[in-house]
Amino acid sequence: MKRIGLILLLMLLTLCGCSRENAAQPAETGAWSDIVVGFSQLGAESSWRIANTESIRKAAEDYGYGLMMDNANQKQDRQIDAIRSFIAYRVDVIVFSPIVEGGWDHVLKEAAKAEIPVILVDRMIETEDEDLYTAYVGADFYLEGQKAGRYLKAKADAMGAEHLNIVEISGTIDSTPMRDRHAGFMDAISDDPRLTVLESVSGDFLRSKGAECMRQLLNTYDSKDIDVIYSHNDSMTLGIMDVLEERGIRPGEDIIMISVDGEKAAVDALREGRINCIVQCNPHLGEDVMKLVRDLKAGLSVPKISHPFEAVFSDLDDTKEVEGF
Ligand code: GYE
Repeated sequence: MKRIGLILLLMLLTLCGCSRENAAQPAETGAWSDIVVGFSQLGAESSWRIANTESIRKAAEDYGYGLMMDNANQKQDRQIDAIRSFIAYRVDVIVFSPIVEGGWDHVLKEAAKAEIPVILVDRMIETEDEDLYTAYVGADFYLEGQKAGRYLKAKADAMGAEHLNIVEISGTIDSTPMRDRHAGFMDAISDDPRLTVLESVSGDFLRSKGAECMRQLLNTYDSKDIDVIYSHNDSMTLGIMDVLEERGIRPGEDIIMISVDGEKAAVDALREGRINCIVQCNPHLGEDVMKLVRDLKAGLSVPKISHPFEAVFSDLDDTKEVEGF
């Protein structure tokens, strides 16, 4: 019965523009699974996001779960609509990556009423009721910010620097990685009088906006007054580097470049000395998410918060073995 429902669902989804990603048959066992996961991805703004989407798609396929996936194109309203349609289709588990932290309680109460468990992936929400989500799988962004700050102190020591001026290019305003990468960084450097943040601007995690921010900063400051750029993701860092190099400023030499993520192009730039430090952020969260789905459906209790392992790659260490995604 549920299978007939699934076929109808697939037809409906095709009509409404959502996509049902696989036919619920795991490659290795050939066994059918009735479990359907509804996944609302927030967008496709960076290589991190694209790797993350692929990781979730692949893990659902490996587990033999049907996947209804919707890409919200950076719009919270569209994520809310997607979650509502997952509820209407009575998926088994809702997974979503919240673009910003606030504004979810209403729709999550609807999911709770329909008794559909919700797993947050990648980003966190701000809520008055922590029971509105069953589990969270994603990075410890505060720790990532701290790692960036600790690297900078070590780098200042290694250079014998007396004073360093920093500009911060942050991610999407009010998103968890933006808030916590900022807070962790500020806390880590707050006891170091050598380090001053001149300005913090948002580049929305986009390469184009990272470049735009850099152009504007260079209208305000003489490039010689900027010693460090702390950028919240590699996509923005690569855009920033384009602008610097166009103006004959050498990223990694004239300005210390600190980035977050670990995509291939950034790792190459790290090896070339054009980026000084990358705080790794792991996009491969699919396996952990699908394990939670399996355990939830088996009636097992699951951990509320899971963080993946993440490293720091920098010019203070050997980067030969580092692999980007
Ligand atoms: O660092 C960035 C992406 O939420 C961890 O979002 C994610 C961030 C990631 O756009 O590249």
